[in-house]
Amino acid sequence: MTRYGAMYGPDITFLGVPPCDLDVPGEWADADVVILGAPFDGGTSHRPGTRFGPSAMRQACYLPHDGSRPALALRTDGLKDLRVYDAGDVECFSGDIERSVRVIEAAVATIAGTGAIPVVLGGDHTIALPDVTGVARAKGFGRVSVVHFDAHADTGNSEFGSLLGHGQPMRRLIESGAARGDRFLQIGLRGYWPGPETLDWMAGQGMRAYEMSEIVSRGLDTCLTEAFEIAVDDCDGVFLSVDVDVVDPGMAPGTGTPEPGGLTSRQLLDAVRRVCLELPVVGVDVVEVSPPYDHAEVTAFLANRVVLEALSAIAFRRGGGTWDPTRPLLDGRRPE
Ligand SMILES: [Mn+2]
Repeated sequence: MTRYGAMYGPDITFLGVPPCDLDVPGEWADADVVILGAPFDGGTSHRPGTRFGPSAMRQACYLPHDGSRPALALRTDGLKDLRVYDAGDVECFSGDIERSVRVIEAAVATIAGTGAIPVVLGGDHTIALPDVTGVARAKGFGRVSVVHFDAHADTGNSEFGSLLGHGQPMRRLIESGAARGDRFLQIGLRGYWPGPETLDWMAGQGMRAYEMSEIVSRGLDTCLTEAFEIAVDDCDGVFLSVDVDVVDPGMAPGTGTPEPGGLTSRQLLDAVRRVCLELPVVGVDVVEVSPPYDHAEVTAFLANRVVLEALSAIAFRRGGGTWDPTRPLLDGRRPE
């Protein structure tokens, strides 16, 4: 795969981190993280447009594109403390879902095979299939737990006669053995899909799904703590998959299948931070950002910060120590 740059729009990297070509391993041999665009929206069941997601997520920021972002809360710089490269976009032809899935999987497996963490910018959620499979090829099938933030379970069997699409990736992952149903944690589900047959199938796989009513009743942190215990039991790594539609459409309107009543953007950022502080994350994707439906780049800005929150927390975890959220940023006392 030759470096494509951004498939839609100018060849920019995520907030100015160095570019790399996956076909030239010497360029990124020291990488801790490789960002990859997967501008595929051919698996969409309703409103498309996520092919423009990677480009939007790379640039949605009011600060200079200087490859540095010091996190106020964690006091790490996810783009500097980690060696982060951007490999550009995988060439995705929207009319050929099988080829797109194949080339994304190969690119992700190439990154994960070196021990670096792939961070994949979608694209619709179809890409979770090649993203998690690519990581599983490196870490072992069934050895990577999945923590999945989404309004939707994405465990459909077929849609419009296709086994591939953005409503089915989690089913395919469990069927292939790439991921274990009983190490699959879904957070933020709500609304009116899927139906009872699919829920029965999910129950049969031992899946744990936190519907919004449970999250509201028990508290997000309680649910996360419980989910994390399941995720780290007999596994070698965790894949974090974030569908931006887990956030309420009022705070993330630029998406294809909006479902009212979701998390706040603050809750998602805190949850992503906790996942990456407390769990051994080996892969990340952020999906379903559809810029044509966005307003004032609200959703793109949020998705950009989801990536930064993950990288800042991964950097903190590598540095060791425990983060105390009650510690003041500045406590009002001058240094001695
Ligand atoms: Mn979704």
